[in-house]
Amino acid sequence: MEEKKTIFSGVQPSGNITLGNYLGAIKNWIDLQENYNCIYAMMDMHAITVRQNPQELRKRTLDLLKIYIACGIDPEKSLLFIQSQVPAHAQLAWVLNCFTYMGELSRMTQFKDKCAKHADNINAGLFTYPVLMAADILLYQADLVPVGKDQMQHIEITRDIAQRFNALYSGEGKPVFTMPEGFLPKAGAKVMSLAEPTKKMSKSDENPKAYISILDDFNVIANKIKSAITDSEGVIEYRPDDDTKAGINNLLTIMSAVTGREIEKIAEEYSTKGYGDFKKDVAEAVVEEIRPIRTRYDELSGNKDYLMDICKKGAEEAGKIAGRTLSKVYKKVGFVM
Ligand code: ATP
Ligand code: LTN
Repeated sequence: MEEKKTIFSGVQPSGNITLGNYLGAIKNWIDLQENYNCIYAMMDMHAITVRQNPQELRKRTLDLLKIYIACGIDPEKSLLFIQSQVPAHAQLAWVLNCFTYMGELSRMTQFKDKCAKHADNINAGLFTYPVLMAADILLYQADLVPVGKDQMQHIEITRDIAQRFNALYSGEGKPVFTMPEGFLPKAGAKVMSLAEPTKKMSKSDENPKAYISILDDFNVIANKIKSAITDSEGVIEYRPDDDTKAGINNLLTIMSAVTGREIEKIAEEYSTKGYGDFKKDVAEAVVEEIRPIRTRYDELSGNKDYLMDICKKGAEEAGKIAGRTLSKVYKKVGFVM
């Protein structure tokens, strides 16, 4: 029988998980569990590239695990772990730092955005962030990496680093690293801010009206959608290349991602209706999608031992897999073993 392919992905515990994180990434991870070897981590080492409150970071990391499970990631089927509990991530990241150029890191859009946002703390970790992400992916020899569109540039640089390392060290044998590919969801690869629909929805936005947290109260979610910025044209039409329609395009995308229906069909159905009615229905659809997640999330609260146990077992298992790749790399570069 052919061996199952490997999937790797993760989210940073840097804030409340948004509808963007869910539709762009986590929702897409669920079905993959059936046919792939899935590994999903909580990326706490990436999160400290911007200042975090230690108590909050600790809490958010376990809350993120609860969210993964509540969304439908089954700890019996997928390997779940906390990034900082597997030292190989930091170890491989160091080696890969020596195979990554300043020039390529300087071109990263996320780095430029974060520099503008955190001008008082442009640290080296923020700059080498994609190298740590490359280490995450390459350690597990992942074939596919399901992420939102904003992360595709980081997948590209991961491929460039892997290719460079493979070309130098693989020789005639099997490549040291499997070449990973990004994997985008059909709808929801880039959910936009509700307050500024030409910007992506981000969990670290200082305006809470810009994003929907999947832990927001249902009436808060409905109100945020009702007050989402649209336009004054009053026509429900999907025009992805027209920025003046960014708000409506975004709501249509969200509706499509939560219902699984095609955007054009939804637009047609609402073509004679007003924005108010449409927003009400989008809010309802979003709440219905989130409701079962919330029930499961609440059930998991107070179950800290269960969660800690998953992390412990996960880190052990992940450590074994990662350790094999790290040993190969250490040998290749000439470290005494
Ligand atoms: P931060 O604001 O702290 O940078 P973020 O909200 O961008 O965080 P990440 O932890 O960086 O979230 O991303 C986790 C996953 O969610 C990634 O796969 C990313 O591509 C995806 N994602 C983030 N924002 C969106 C969005 N607005 N639409 C679709 N996918 C998204
Ligand atoms: N950078 C990602 C989070 C992340 C990740 C990864 C995603 C860190 N390492 C490895 C996929 C694979 C982000 O979403 N901001």
